[in-house]
Amino acid sequence: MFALAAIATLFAQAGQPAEPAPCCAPPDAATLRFAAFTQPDAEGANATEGMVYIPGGEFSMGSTDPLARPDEAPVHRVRVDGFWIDTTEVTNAQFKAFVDATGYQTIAERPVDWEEIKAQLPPGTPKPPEENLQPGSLVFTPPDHPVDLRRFDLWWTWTTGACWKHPEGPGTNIDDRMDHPVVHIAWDDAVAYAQWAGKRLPTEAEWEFAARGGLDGKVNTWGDEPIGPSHANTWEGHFPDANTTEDGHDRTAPVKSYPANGYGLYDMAGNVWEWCSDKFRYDEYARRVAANPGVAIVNPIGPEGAVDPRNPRSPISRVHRGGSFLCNDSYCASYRPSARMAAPPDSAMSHLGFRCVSDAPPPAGEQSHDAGPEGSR
Ligand SMILES: [Ca+2]
Ligand SMILES: [Ca+2]
Repeated sequence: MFALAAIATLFAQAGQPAEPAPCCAPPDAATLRFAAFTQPDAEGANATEGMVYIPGGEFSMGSTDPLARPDEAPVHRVRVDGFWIDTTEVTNAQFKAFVDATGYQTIAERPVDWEEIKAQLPPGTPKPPEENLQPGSLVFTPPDHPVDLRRFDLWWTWTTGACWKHPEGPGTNIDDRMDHPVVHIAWDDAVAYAQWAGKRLPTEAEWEFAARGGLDGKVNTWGDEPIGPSHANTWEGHFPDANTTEDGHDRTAPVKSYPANGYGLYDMAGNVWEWCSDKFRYDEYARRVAANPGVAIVNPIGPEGAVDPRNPRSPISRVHRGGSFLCNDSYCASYRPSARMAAPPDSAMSHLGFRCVSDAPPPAGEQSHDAGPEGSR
């Protein structure tokens, strides 16, 4: 289970400088696979309420902007077929409807079997205290003073009882956050919701195409203008100890609090990270270009196996996109549409959620600019 693996990693690394963390998300140490919970499509495969149709097309995927990381290069041409996409991140209200209908229990709510995960951790990893074997998740807990930015364990705290219903742990709730994005969602949880809703997770290419909102080759979802507090819910001030909350929110914000992009999509920059369907390889773009020189890549679905230096023991590390309320240029400018991050599929954190896409037929009068089959989605 991610949560235990993550806390075991924190225990293993506490007191010793870690490699520079690439972003505000901690690396994981192991992967346990949980079978995705599936229910018959409760809402039907063609439900498109709260979604917009993206006709598809060709765009430049990736970035070599000064804020970009190496895994965003090389920039290459990609074509995606048309698809529907949720206009917002999945909210607490939407996720509650799923749980109410199915009784689904998220990974963060499930107990931990130490023996089961021990074999997947680095040899000699100490067994965490018993309280850390109880259901829980990692919660962002800002220090009150500047800290070494390599020490992600200084702002992530294993919190027994933390889950989507209790975002900061016991004593906290979502009563006044039903229109906020759901958090503490593992990839497996997101897939379970999508299957129930008759939808699926976007591919990484679909997500980036949608996030760009028709602004091909721009740094941000709104263009090349540097980020400001009116653009998105990120972190202002000094990370991780002093958030000025100039954008109005220190953690999640209600969806639609900031302007939509050119496709009418909200929070494609910041608020919470969003899971995609692809496995992650840091060198995936270079591999694509080498295998398909001079031509656009059609409907890429990601590599067969993951290669994630941040999670070296996770063979199925999955992509998430868009950054979160923790993004700050001093540390993690992942609110940019090309920025990539990944985690094992059983990872859940207090800034990680998702949105869905659908392959329902285009609206009347619209045509998908389909390019061809290539990778099926
Ligand atoms: Ca903020
Ligand atoms: Ca987002």
